[in-house]
Amino acid sequence: MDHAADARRTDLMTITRHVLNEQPKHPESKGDFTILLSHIVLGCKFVCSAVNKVLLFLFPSTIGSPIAISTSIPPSLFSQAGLAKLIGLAGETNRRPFALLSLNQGEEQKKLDVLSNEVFVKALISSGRTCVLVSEEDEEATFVDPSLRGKYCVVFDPLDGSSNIDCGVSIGTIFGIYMVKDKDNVSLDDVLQPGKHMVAAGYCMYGSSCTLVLSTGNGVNGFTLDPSLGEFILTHPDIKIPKRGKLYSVNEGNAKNWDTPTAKFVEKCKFPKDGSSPKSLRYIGSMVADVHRTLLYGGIFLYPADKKSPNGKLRVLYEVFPMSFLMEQAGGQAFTGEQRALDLVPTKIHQRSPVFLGSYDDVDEIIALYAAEEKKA
Ligand code: FDP
Repeated sequence: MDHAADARRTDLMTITRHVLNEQPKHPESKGDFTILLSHIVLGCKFVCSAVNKVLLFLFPSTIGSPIAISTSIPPSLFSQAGLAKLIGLAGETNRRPFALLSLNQGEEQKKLDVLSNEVFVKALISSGRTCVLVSEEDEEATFVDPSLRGKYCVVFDPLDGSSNIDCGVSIGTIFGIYMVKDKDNVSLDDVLQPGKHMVAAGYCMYGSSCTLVLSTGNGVNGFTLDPSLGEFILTHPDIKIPKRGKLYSVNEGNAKNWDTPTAKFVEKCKFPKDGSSPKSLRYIGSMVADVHRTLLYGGIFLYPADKKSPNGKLRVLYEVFPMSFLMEQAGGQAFTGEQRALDLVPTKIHQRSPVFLGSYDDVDEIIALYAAEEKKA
């Protein structure tokens, strides 16, 4: 009998218990962060459930073959699936029906990413602990009404990797948390801060399981949603990324437009000249899933600049910073091609930046290649 495993099963470390245990390390803390986090967790549970409902419809079983999605689906099939009301798709002939979801009959149908955003914005405001919100979905920042204001600013992408929704590939929510300087005098400057000023960051991955990875600046921990309990349970304590990895992750379709250091790095991954084995390529195209694998297995994830997109694709505040924060907390590194990613000072809320993040030694190699290139110039 595995008593240790048994003990783990009966002594459940929920995410709330974990954060409460950390509280004494911050003597000034009054439980505000725990309350904020519980509202983020609620948002993640909602999105997880919504994503699963879409998937349940997309791949109704286990009992039958998946529904063909390339053609429009007759309403009768929705009824047959018994899910028409649940996911609000009856009569829908949109070419991307599966990204639409409404929970109540008669409610306007919404794209899953729009719905997820609404849920997060409302959950964060109602926590009474936030003052400025920046969401990937909203062009402008949201300034919380003074009567509901708290001391935290939250930057987030409610549903990252949304081009993967319709095929059931893992997607996720990414968030970063800053502390406001003066909650009676808030401005955009409270969120236009370098990533190293974040007090916490994390992501929730909606995949074969729902996993929330969190750092409050004291290491990285992973929690898996137990659907029967409705609780995130600590399953990956103190995550450390391997110092060097065997995987690299990049959209190689952009290779013709890469700069020299990126091209040299990827060439070296494939054709190492030092006798080491080539790295394997893994690319999902969903940042949360690609970063999650990189964090657990080691290696490097890169979304570099290229001639067409000189700032890369990924957004500084709610993609690059939270993921870089987690990587550093797990013992890895994150680099923009010019500097440590967390040192970057954004000037716009939806600013983009190239990023190279992952195992310490792998990121060191790309840093060296950029340094050599600069020397030549
Ligand atoms: P998506 O466009 O599907 O929303 O920034 C969003 C993102 O996905 C990331 O999750 C992902 O890493 C990246 O874009 C993928 O971009 P490419 O399709 O250019 O590879």
